[in-house]
Amino acid sequence: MGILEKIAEIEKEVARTQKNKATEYHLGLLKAKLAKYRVMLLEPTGKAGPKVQGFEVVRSGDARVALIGFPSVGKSTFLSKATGTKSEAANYEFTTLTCIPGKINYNGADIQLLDLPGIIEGASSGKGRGRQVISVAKTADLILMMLDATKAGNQRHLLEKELEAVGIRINCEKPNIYFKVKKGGGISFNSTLKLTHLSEKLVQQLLKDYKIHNAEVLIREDCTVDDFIDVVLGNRKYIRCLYCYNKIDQISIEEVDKIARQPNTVVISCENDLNIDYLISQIWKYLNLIRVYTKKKGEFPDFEGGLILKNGTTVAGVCESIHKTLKDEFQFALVWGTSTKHSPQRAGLSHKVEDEDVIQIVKKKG
Ligand SMILES: Nc1nc2c(ncn2[C@@H]2O[C@H](COP(=O)(O)OP(=O)(O)OP(=O)(O)O)[C@@H](O)[C@H]2O)c(=O)[nH]1
Ligand SMILES: [Mg+2]
Repeated sequence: MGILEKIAEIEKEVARTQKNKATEYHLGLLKAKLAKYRVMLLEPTGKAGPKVQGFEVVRSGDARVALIGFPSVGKSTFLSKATGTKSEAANYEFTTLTCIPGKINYNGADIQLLDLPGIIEGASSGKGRGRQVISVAKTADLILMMLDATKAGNQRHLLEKELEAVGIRINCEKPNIYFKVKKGGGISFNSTLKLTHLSEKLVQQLLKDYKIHNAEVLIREDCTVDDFIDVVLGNRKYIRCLYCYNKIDQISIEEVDKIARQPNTVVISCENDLNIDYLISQIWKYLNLIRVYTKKKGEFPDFEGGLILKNGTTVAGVCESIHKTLKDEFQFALVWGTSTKHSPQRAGLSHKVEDEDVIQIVKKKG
């Protein structure tokens, strides 16, 4: 029996099994098996495994956004509009056959936008170019899920399922679980709160299934079996996703209003140039980037340049992004802006900088 058949069989069993307290344990084990096979499917390690021909595009700029969606929803039209890079658009499905990069300049940041072929249900298990497309999505800092506002049905959910199948977790945080494989000592299990989905016995069993006999487990939130498996497998990517409904020129204002109220959602029309700028500002927001400025002693800050950094970056990170060895010469920093109580304020390497801060690095003498 091939892996795909095995997966189908377990999925059937999961669907057949009633979800209740008595079956939770059994379901947990089935899910662990499923996850194991899916990994085998996605990451063939042996030489015999099918080689997936990717269409990797060199990463460039400060962040990467991947356009994911069904065919003909307007991904290429949007890329052309937002970046000025031409990507062929047409009124038939699967117009785009490869990965086409464009660049958005916003707030001083270069954002790489990737136009990709449309995907269909079953993409994650190898239908069409789905696998390749989804593996590009995995490298993105943000997934821009493009949807067709004129199409009914839960397109979003179908696509989410495809992304999930390859280990992408959207709009959620990594579960608060400490997990470390050890050389010996068996399984040490602890939790800081009462667990309603997991038990020590189930964790032992799950780990045995993955042939892990020595490990330290500390659970700090009431997580599900799936959360736990995610952490054990460790190859999950937690990526933010912005849902974008295009073609609102084709639907009524009431319908637009209803869609726009959903969380993490923006509505646009490429055809009528509606809301495109707002979408780009939301992309920036969802990327969670900040811009800080550096200044030399006695000079004005360099408001033209500016460094684009991840939100949460420390002064150490600022140093690293300026020069490899700057951190070694670092004495202290002077920081002006919202991250300080008064300006300027002396700050050490661990100080977190904020958007629009100005930073002067003072080096050690000698
Ligand atoms: N009415 C309307 N049509 C649009 C809009 N945006 C794009 N289209 C049309 O939708 C069709 C598909 O657009 P594409 O940009 O090729 O779609 P795609 O998602 O890149 O499609 P694939 O490459 O096949 O996956 C084209 O005929 C576009 O002109 C819009 O805002 N409103
Ligand atoms: Mg296209």
